[in-house]
Formats: sequence, C-alpha cells, structure tokens
Amino acid sequence: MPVYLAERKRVIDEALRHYLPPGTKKPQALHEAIRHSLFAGGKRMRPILCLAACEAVGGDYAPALPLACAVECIHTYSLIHDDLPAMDNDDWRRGKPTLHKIYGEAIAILAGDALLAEAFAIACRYGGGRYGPGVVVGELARASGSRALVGGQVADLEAEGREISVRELRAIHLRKTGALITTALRLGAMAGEASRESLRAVTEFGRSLGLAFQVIDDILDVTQTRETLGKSAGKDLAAVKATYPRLLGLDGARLAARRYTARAHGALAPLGEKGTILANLAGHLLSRES
Ligand code: GRG
Repeated sequence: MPVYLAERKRVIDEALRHYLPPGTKKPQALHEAIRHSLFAGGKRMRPILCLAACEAVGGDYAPALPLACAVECIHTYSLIHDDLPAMDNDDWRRGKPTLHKIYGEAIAILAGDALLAEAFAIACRYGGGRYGPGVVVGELARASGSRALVGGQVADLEAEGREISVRELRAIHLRKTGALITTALRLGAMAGEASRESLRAVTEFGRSLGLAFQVIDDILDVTQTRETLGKSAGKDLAAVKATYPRLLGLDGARLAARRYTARAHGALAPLGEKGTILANLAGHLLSRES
C-alpha cells in the first residue's frame, strides 16, 4: 500500500503542477499562495480514490486524472477557507502555519476562490464518454455547493455550542466530508465508463467510507495531540463541536469507524476482484486510528 500511495501521489502532484499556473505568474502572491497550499503535504486521499475507482470499474486511470485534480483543488480551497478567522480560526495545518497566517486573510480568501474556479477549468479537460462532461462537471458542482460541502459546513457552524444527536451529526458529516469523497469516487467510476450497477456500488462504498473517514479524523483529534497534528485552536473546538468521540466515547467512535468501514467493504461485492484496491484503501484509512 505505501508504494501504491506514493506512486499515485506522484502522478497527481505532477498533473496538478501542469494544470495550475506557476508560482511566478502574476499576481505572484496569489499564485505562490495557491501552490503553497496545494503542495503543503496533503495525503491526496480524494484524488487517489478517484483514480482507484476508475481502475476498479475496469479502466486505465488516465481519463480520471483531471477530475481527480479538480477534486483536490476543491478540497484545498475548503481547507483554506475553513481555517480562516471567520470559521475555525486555525493557525496551523499539517504542521505549518495556515495560509492566512503567511499571506494575510485577503490573499487566503482569494486563493481559495481561485482554486474553486480553477477546479472547474481543470474538470472541463475531461473528454467524456458514456457519461458526458456536463453530467460529470455538474455533479462536481453540486458536491461543492449549498446542498453538500458548503451546506454541510454551514450546518456544522450552526450546530456549534448546542447538543446534537448522532443522527444529526451523521447528516452533517455526509455533506461536509462525505459528499466530496463520494463524488471523487463516482467521477472516477464515470471516467472508467462504469455500468449502472458498478456506479451504485461505488456510491454506496463512498457514503460509508466518507462517514468512516470523518469518525477516524475525530478519533485522531482526540488521540493525537493538536500539536502533533499541526493544528492549534484559535478557539477550543473540542469544547464547542459535536464529534463522535464526544457523543459515543472513544470506544463507541472506534466501533462506529469499524462498522462504517465494514459497510464500505460490503458495498464493493458487485465489483468482484477489481474492487480489491478500493477495499485496501478503506482498510488503510481505518488503520490510521490504531
Ligand atoms: C469552507 C466550504 C468550506 C468547507 C469546509 C473541509 C471542511 C469543510 C472543513 C475542514 C474541517 C474538517 C475536519 C473537515 C472534515 C474533512 C476532513 C477530515 C478534512 C481533512 O482531510 P484530509 O485528512 O486532509 O484528507 P489532507 O491534509 O490530507 O489533505
């Protein structure tokens, strides 16, 4: 798995360098800021899942590459904006100062805006096949918009400081974290010309994996120190945010992560042997919490 992940990350990084303007392009501060965030050490999990889904339904991953990169640009924009003082107010991400700490708030907001727009320019490089560019790019737009990523973020902000149920927390996670993960997988499967049955299987896999991913992230927030994670609290998030460990305890959250991962594995049955790579990726993500 480590060799596979490193190789896919290399392919994705090379494509991102190619698709996006160089750091020397004017306005230089903006392009430097974009590159700084994009190459700040992210795991590239969403684009790796996108390429793997393409292969899992039978194809070579190449047609999925622009879609994988578009998803990573949207993910990066969402992290930049999430770190801003108006949102989570974080000074650190991935062990480095957050973008607004280095370039100032205005450039950080605008770098996020530009990444969102560039994502769609990159996605439009997808040539189409059984699923046309309109279908694929439209799906990416919905996953990024008020019904999914942005809507989930707003629901998360609105839930701060009040008691919420596990059911409500799950609904927030499905939009805030799950939608982009599911879409990364679905776009990869579409680029691989998936049958309806395979696309349904990949979608089910994505929903459960997205939930598992968020629960594991919440567990890691508790079990690793914020310093180790490279996060600092502009405010004490643990005190205001509902998380699985807070609602279910650490053991309950671990059980939930295992259950969601098992459900994700179960969803892959229609893909047969070809689904193994997705199953291994889900297993790898779960292994992060232990
Ligand atoms: C600002 C529109 C908008 C949305 C923000 C992404 C997000 C929504 C908030 C970030 C906070 C958070 C804990 C989100 C859950 C998703 C998550 C665990 C993101 C981190 O993803 P990784 O671990 O990040 O894939 P890397 O650093 O590897 O890229």
